[in-house]
Amino acid sequence: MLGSLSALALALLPLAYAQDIDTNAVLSSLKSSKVIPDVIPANFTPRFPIEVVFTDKNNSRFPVTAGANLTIEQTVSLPSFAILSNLTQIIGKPYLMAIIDPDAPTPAKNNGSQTLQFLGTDYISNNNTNGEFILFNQSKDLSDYVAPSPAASSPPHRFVVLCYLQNSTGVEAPSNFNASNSSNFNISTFINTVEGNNFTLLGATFFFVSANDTTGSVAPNSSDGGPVATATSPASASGSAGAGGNGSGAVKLSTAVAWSIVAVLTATGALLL
Ligand SMILES: *[C@@H]1O[C@H](CO)[C@@H](O)[C@H](O)[C@H]1NC(C)=O
Ligand SMILES: *[C@@H]1O[C@H](CO)[C@@H](O)[C@H](O)[C@H]1NC(C)=O
Ligand SMILES: *[C@@H]1O[C@H](CO)[C@@H](O)[C@H](O)[C@H]1NC(C)=O
Ligand SMILES: *[C@@H]1O[C@H](CO)[C@@H](O)[C@H](O)[C@H]1NC(C)=O
Ligand SMILES: *[C@@H]1O[C@H](CO)[C@@H](O)[C@H](O)[C@H]1NC(C)=O
Ligand SMILES: *[C@@H]1O[C@H](CO)[C@@H](O)[C@H](O)[C@H]1NC(C)=O
Ligand SMILES: *[C@@H]1O[C@H](CO)[C@@H](O)[C@H](O)[C@H]1NC(C)=O
Ligand SMILES: *[C@@H]1O[C@H](CO)[C@@H](O)[C@H](O)[C@H]1NC(C)=O
Ligand SMILES: *[C@@H]1O[C@H](CO)[C@@H](O)[C@H](O)[C@H]1NC(C)=O
Ligand SMILES: *[C@@H]1O[C@H](CO)[C@@H](O)[C@H](O)[C@H]1NC(C)=O
Ligand SMILES: *[C@@H]1O[C@H](CO)[C@@H](O)[C@H](O)[C@H]1NC(C)=O
Ligand SMILES: CC(=O)N[C@H]1CO[C@H](CO)[C@@H](O)[C@@H]1O
Repeated sequence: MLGSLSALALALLPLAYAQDIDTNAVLSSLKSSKVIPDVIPANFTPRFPIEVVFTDKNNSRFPVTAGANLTIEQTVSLPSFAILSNLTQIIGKPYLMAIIDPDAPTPAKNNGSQTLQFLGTDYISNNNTNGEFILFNQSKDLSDYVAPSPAASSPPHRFVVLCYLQNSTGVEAPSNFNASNSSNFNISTFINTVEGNNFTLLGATFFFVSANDTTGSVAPNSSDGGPVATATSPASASGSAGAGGNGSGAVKLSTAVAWSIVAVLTATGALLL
């Protein structure tokens, strides 16, 4: 079924750049890279793809597909976040967004991990455009974005983006939370020690950053407009950049594709909010 969905996506959309639309492909990428279980519990099932788009100093936009390579320059600023779905249950719900590095200072010797790169709460979308819910923070972020900066002597680090549904707005960090101390963080422990709120992990993705990689695997997209949901096949989503989609030609997730994603989610009973 997911195979026919991506075939449909391919048939309908001129390809702009890779964007994850297949939660099964994301899941297998999370597993093969060991993000599951290093960061995410083994029983995790993504309920929807999350869209993470970085904008560099030149205003070029770099959408993350699971396992993409990004550079230090591409990731200097906090990315935008969106949920790809058209389910009305998502509207107005608050989400906690986190980015963590389980590979600090190096993947083989990660005694500084997890490193907290970003923690923001009350990310809400009240509107969507053809299945793309752009998330806006309604509260002050719990910790500022710390841009990836793996040492030149280190192999690539994984950076994991997590999207948790909150059961209500307003997240009070535990008293021992120190936003200035990004080392030796543990997102699971954090989630479990917040009082008065509870969290359900619904979406996740990850990317690699290496100090020695100055090009990455993602082709830049044009800088117009807000985050743009585009689709491509899972095959190229896990590979390198989209189909030569440099600059113009970004395409909104079409209504038909949005509906087919809804159909898949509904058919699998995957979204039980
Ligand atoms: C911005 O573009 C210039 C010229 O193409 C390039 O040299 C520079 O590396 C780019 N900077 C970033 C942050 O991509
Ligand atoms: C990790 O261990 C090294 C020594 O092996 C030490 O220099 C470094 O400070 C440790 N880092 C953290 C964050 O504990
Ligand atoms: C969606 O809502 C946000 C924040 O409320 C707003 O900035 C944005 O323009 C809205 N987008 C659309 C397409 O209405
Ligand atoms: C949302 O995050 C941005 C960037 O971190 C911050 O400047 C802004 O104050 C936050 N919004 C609110 C409502 O706190
Ligand atoms: C990255 O480049 C530096 C300097 O050229 C080199 O010392 C280091 O071994 C390289 N790291 C990796 C992981 O290739
Ligand atoms: C928070 O962490 C920073 C960096 O490790 C440290 O300098 C500071 O003393 C810590 N603050 C508290 C209250 O522990
Ligand atoms: C940061 O916080 C963690 C978890 O509370 C703690 O293990 C670690 O020692 C702290 N690091 C610093 C530098 O304070
Ligand atoms: C984080 O804490 C959980 C339990 O809350 C534990 O299972 C996991 O091993 C910890 N991860 C790290 C990297 O310490
Ligand atoms: C959210 O979950 C927490 C922890 O389970 C609970 O204390 C709180 O009452 C819940 N809030 C709402 C609005 O249901
Ligand atoms: C989380 O919050 C929801 C909604 O308030 C509630 O139904 C559920 O029991 C809570 N779960 C836990 C583990 O506290
Ligand atoms: C990312 O870079 C690694 C080398 O660090 C390479 O093996 C891998 O194929 C690259 N991934 C993509 C999607 O290009
Ligand atoms: C497929 C579908 O229902 N798409 C809708 C998603 O939501 C936007 C905004 O509410 C509508 O314009 C689309 O028609």
